[in-house]
Amino acid sequence: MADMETVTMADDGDFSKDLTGGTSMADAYGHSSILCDVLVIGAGFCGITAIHRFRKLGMKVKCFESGSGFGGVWHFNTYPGARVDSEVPFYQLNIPEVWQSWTFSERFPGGPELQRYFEHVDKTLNLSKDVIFEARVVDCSWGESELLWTVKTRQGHQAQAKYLVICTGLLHYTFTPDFPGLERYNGELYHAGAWDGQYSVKGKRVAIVGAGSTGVQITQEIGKQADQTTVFVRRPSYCLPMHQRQLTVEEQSQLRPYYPALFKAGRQSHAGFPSERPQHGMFETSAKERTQLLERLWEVGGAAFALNGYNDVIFDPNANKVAYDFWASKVRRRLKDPEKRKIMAPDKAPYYFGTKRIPLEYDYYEVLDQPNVSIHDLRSAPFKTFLEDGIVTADGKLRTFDTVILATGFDSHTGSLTHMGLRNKDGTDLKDEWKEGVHTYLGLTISGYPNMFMGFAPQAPTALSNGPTCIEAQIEIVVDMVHKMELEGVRRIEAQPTAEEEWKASIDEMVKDTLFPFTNSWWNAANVPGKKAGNMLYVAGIEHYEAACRAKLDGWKGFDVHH
Ligand code: NA7
Repeated sequence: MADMETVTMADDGDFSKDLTGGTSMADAYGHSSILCDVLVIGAGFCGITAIHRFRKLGMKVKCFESGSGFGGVWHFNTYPGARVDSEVPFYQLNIPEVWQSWTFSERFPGGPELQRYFEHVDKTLNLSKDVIFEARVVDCSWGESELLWTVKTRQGHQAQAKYLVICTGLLHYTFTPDFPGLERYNGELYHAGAWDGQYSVKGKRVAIVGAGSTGVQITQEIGKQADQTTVFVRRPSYCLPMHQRQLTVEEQSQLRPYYPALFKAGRQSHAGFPSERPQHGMFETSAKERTQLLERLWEVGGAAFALNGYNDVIFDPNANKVAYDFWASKVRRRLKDPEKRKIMAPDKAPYYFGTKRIPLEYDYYEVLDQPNVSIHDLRSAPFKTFLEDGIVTADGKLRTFDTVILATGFDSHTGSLTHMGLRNKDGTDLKDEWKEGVHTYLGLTISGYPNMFMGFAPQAPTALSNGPTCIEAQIEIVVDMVHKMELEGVRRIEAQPTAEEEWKASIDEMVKDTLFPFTNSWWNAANVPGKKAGNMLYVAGIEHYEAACRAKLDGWKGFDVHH
C-alpha cells in the first residue's frame, strides 16, 4: 500500500485544504493532517452513532466517508425498490433529539425516505462539520512510538488518532461472479449496488440475475416498468409478506412517548425487536393450534413469521419442514404459472427455512406471474455464455437483452475491512491475515490492532438483528471501553490471540446444533468463490451478546493492557 511518499496528495491537491476546521498539523511535506482523539471510518448508522456517542464523552471526533453523503448502504444502494426490511419505529437512531422531530411515512421506509432521514440526522446533530466526504481510506497504520493510528485516503486526506473506530458495514463491496463472456456484453450493465439513478427501463428487455433481497426488491419494481423482464434464479428466496402500510403523523405522535421503552426492550431482545415466541416446540402443541399461530404470524407480516414462531424451526429439520411447507402453500397460490411455481416454491425445500436471509415483499409473486416476466432456473440450465447482446444458457436458449442487472450480492462481512489498507502493528495487511479465516475478539476488535475497534463487523449479531439496535449496543460498549481506558490511564489495549480463539469457539458452539451451517450464503461468507467461508455471526442474540462482551470489560479479560 501507499507509503508516505506515494500518498503526497499533490496529485489531487486536497491536502492544502483545511479539512476539518479543527486541530491540524503539517506533515513532513507541509501537508495538513487532522489530529483527533477518535477517527471514525464510515458515516452510516454505525459511524453516526460513534460520532455522536464519542462527542458526548467530550472527545474530538472526525470521520472519513467514501461517499458524498450520510447513510452508508442507503447512500450507495439507490436501485429501484430499495427498501428496509426492519420496521418503524425500530429502524432508526435511538437519539431523542433525532426521533422527536422526525416522522416516517411508511411502516417499512424506502431508500429515498431514508436518505431524507439521514439529512435530518445531519442537521439535528450538526454532523457534517466533523465528516470528510469522498474520502476513501486506503491506508491505516499503527505507530507504536507515538501510540497513534495514521489513516490516509485515496483523495489525499490524512488523519492521526488515538483510537480508530471502523464502521464500514457488512455489505459495501459489490460481488460480480465470473460469468463466462460477461466482458463481451455491450448493452447496459449494472450491479444493483452501483445503480444509475437516471436510467429508465421503460420499453427495454431486462435481465435480472439474482433473487436475494436485492433481486426481490428490484424485480418487484423493474418487472412493472420494463417491456420484458427475465429473472435468472439459482435458489429462490423464501419471501415473507411485508404488509406495508402508510403511517400517519398522529399514530407516530401517540407512540413516541413509548419509544424509550420500545428501544430499551429492543436492546433486551434477541433480534432488536421486542417479541415473544412460544416456549414450547412445534410438535408439543396440536396441529390446529400450530396452524392458528402460523396464520396469525403471517397476517402480522414483516419478520413476525420468522421471529415469533417456534424456536425449533432453526434446530429441528422436521419443524423446519412444517415452516417451509406452510410458506410454500401460501406462495404457490400466488403463482398461477405452474413452471414458475416449481422454481420459486418447489415441493422439496432447496435449503432450510430461515437459514438464509428472508426478504420481505409486497407483490413480488404477482409481478413474477405477469406474462411479460419470465423466470429461468439456473439450477437446471446454468449460464453458458454472455454475448454482445444477450445470454446463452446451457439448454441452448439464447435471449437478447438491452439491460442486464446483476443483483449478485456483496463481498460480505470482510470486504470493506480488507480493502482499506488496514495493517496490523507489524505491517501485515488484514486482507492477508484473514485469508485463512476471520479472527476477532468480541466482534469488536482484532489482535495485532491496538486501540482499534469495529462496529457491525464479523462475529457479532449483525445480519441476524435490527441494524441500528445491534450498532447501538456495540458502539456503547466501545465508547465505554475507551472511557474506561481514559479513566484508568490505559494508553494501549490489544486483544489477545487466545481470547480470539475462545471467542470463535464460543460462537461456533452456539451455531453447531442449529441448521444454519447447512446453508451457504453471504451470512457465512460462502457467496464469493475462493473466499474462506465460516460462521460470521453471533446467533444467540443482541441481549446475550452484550452481556458476554460487558463481562469482559471488568478486569480487561482477554486484553493486553499498557499504562
Ligand atoms: P445476496 O443475498 O447475496 O443474493 C445474491 C443473489 O445472486 C442470490 O440470488 C444468488 O443466488 C445470486 N448469485 C450469486 N452468485 C451467483 C452465480 N454465480 N450464479 C447465479 N446466481 C448467483 O445479495 P443481495 O444483494 O440480494 O442481498 C444482500 C443483503 O443486502 C441483503 O440480505 C440485505 O440485508 C441487504 P444463490 O442464492 O446464492 O443461489
